[in-house]
Amino acid sequence: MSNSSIPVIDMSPLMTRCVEGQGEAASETQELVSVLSSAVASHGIFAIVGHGIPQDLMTTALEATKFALEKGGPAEIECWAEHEAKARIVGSDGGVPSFSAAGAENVGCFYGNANAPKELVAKFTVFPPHWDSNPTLLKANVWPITSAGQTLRRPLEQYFAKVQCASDALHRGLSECLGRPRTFIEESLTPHTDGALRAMRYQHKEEGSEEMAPAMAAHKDLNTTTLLCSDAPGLQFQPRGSEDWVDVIVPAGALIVNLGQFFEIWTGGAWRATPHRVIKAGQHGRTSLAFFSNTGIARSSDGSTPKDRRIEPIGGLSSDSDADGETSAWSGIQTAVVGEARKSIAWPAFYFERVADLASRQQANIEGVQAGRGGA
Ligand SMILES: O=C(O)CCC(=O)C(=O)O
Repeated sequence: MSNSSIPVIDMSPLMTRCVEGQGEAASETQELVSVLSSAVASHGIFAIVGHGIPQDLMTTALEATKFALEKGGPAEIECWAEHEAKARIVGSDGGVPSFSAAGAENVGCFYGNANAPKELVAKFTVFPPHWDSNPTLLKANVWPITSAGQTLRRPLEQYFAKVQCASDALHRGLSECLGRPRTFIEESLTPHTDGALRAMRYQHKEEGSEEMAPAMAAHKDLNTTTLLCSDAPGLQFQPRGSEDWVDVIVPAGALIVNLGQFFEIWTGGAWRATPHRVIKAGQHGRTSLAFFSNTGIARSSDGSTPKDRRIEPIGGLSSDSDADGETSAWSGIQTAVVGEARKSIAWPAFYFERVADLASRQQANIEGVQAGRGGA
């Protein structure tokens, strides 16, 4: 399609398991796997259509997010951050909060830039809705008990169900691209097959503001895939082997897919996680829904540690055989220790390690601000 800066792939042959009574057509699926293989081995970012999420649900979920998280909107007026802090005293695992106010998180700071500019993005994280009715789990969603909270809840829960299904289908296709059986990703990560959804509202640029700093700093995601839907442009990616930033342009209704670092590990760097960032939102702000596959990590209320799965290179694909035939040394994925990289990780132990590291950087950043040293 011409109105796109990245490949656009029709997922419908893989979505049939989500539609009762339909089987997959082998020839169409083969063709899809071949198109997908080219997309993942080049820049690691592509768009999907035929993903099974109705356009009106995408629009409603985006609008509900914009309304709830807008500057001066219900989340601020109803003090969702305080509500969240109180709810977390009981039954919290100390991990990612449900609500995070604009400026509270700073991706630039997380990734080592102590003076990274403030990121004015309010975020509401939805954990797998089935956690809420499971008393054996430590964590449940903290939905504000206000009309705005409930107005946000319904479309985000509906969107979660659909996007989890699209993510599962995509994983079946990507397993085949890796030269493995269709269940490879699911079986490699079970029981950590749920994702987490972050609904985000980027504040609009103040009139006269010339600031060029990104609204969200450059980073790679620590998971399999991230499925993104937004109401305005702003996302940029760095093509393989380039320092340039390219605007992501996709047709209406398409979801953007970023490959995460698990694929770097599985392929020894032959596929790479997409470096991406978000530039400052224009006068109307920006809303996005980011579904991070495999990061909804359930923790049991008995305090036991979640079972670890090892993510490690699989044979057959390596950095010596990337898409362009180029040899690129892959040093592994970075850890909390500067200069240290790992070529395999235990999941979710590595996730908890990173969350703890990010929390301590965030704290240091807050203390820096309080001491008048700048930062977020
Ligand atoms: O809002 C977007 O489009 C991207 C969000 C993102 O990269 C993230 O939350 O990690």
